[in-house]
Amino acid sequence: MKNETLFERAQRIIPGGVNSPVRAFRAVGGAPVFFERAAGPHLWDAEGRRYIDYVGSWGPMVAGHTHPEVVAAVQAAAARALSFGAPTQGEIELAETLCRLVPSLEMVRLVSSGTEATMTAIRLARGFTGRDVIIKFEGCYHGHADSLLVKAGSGALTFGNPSSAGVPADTAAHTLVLDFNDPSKVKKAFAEKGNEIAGVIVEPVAGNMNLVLPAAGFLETLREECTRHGAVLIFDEVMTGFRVALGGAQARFGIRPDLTTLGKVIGGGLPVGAVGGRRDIMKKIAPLGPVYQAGTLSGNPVAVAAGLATLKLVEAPRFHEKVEATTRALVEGLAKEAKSAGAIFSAQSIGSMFGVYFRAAPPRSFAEVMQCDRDRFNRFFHEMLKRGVYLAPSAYEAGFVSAAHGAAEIDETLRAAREAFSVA
Ligand code: KE4
Repeated sequence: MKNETLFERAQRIIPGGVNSPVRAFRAVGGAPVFFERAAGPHLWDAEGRRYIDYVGSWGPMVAGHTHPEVVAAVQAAAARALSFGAPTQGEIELAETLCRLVPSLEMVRLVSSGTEATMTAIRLARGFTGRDVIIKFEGCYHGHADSLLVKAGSGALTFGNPSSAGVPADTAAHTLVLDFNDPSKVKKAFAEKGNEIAGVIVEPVAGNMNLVLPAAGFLETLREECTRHGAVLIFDEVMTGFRVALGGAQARFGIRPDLTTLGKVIGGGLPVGAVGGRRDIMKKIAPLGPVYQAGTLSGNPVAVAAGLATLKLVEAPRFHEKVEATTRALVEGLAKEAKSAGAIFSAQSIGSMFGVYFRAAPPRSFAEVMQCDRDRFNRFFHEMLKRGVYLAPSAYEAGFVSAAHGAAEIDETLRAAREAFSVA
């Protein structure tokens, strides 16, 4: 009952009762769960019910919730200062850590969200090249900057239309939306408009249309075409960074982007984003160069402390190997339970990210994602929720496992799934 009363109260004063749309459960139906406490792999809601968490705050909690070393670092930083609005040593240490761990980073600017990071990367690509056109891919989400709230135009290579009210048509007109994993469309776009294209932004592993892996050759084509035409290749690793590998998707797939955007894990749950990459491009940012960018709380000392403590944990020997093995055990177990229940289902994982699909095989494109049985997922979601397992409240989101998840949590999840598959 308390969740419902909190939701009614929230809706009176906050649009939709939430501060970010996906939290409202509109995709899956029902009232959202209001949480009060978290520890390791677990969440507790306002009614004291415990859940195994596979959202992890949409990615940041890769070391598990309220890790003692992260909490201690935050407490110590907060006791010294909450914010200066002036440079601190911690920001240098975080920038140095990111440049050490992410292969293509030569310089980095800290911001306070993934949206700020991608908005800055787009402006940088345009400022560096003097061109206006940006290519993105249908199903990829890069935050809510105007240029990125764009859906595909009517024809394959016609410029985009706004996907949100409030985005001017002539802003969207500079964005070309292509099909993820379709190299032929990318080559055609560059052949026709190469000298107008400022940059390409891509989730190197898509996690915002559910999990979709890059097809062989797709990322390589983006790299080749951007190099050939002098366009900036932007890997949006806000979600994949420190999730698909220590160095992100760029390390796992061996592709060197010109700019990378980061977020989520690098703040350990507190607001940190980052944009970084080639020094010659990054030197265009104010106050060094003509591309303006700023932020009152950029590099906030408390958030930076949480990020540094989290990255220290992530760098521990075998961290990724262990969490990847746990994630693989989860998806293999789910597929086995689905098969026993005769459900048309598939699942896959990469690093500590996973996707579950009510479709016979994992989708390889946005069109194939749309073939998944969303209603079946929604029933499954609620059956799992009833059994204390918190999946992402949308069929179009990836799931996340943390280093705090162990065999006990996987076994409990699979027991819940066995029942959920039979009734959902
Ligand atoms: P934020 O502005 O929400 O920190 O980051 C935007 C963003 C940018 N790039 C990628 C690849 C992202 O996944 C995101 C944000 N991801 C969503 C999850 N689908 C955040 C959840 C939400 O919107 O509430």
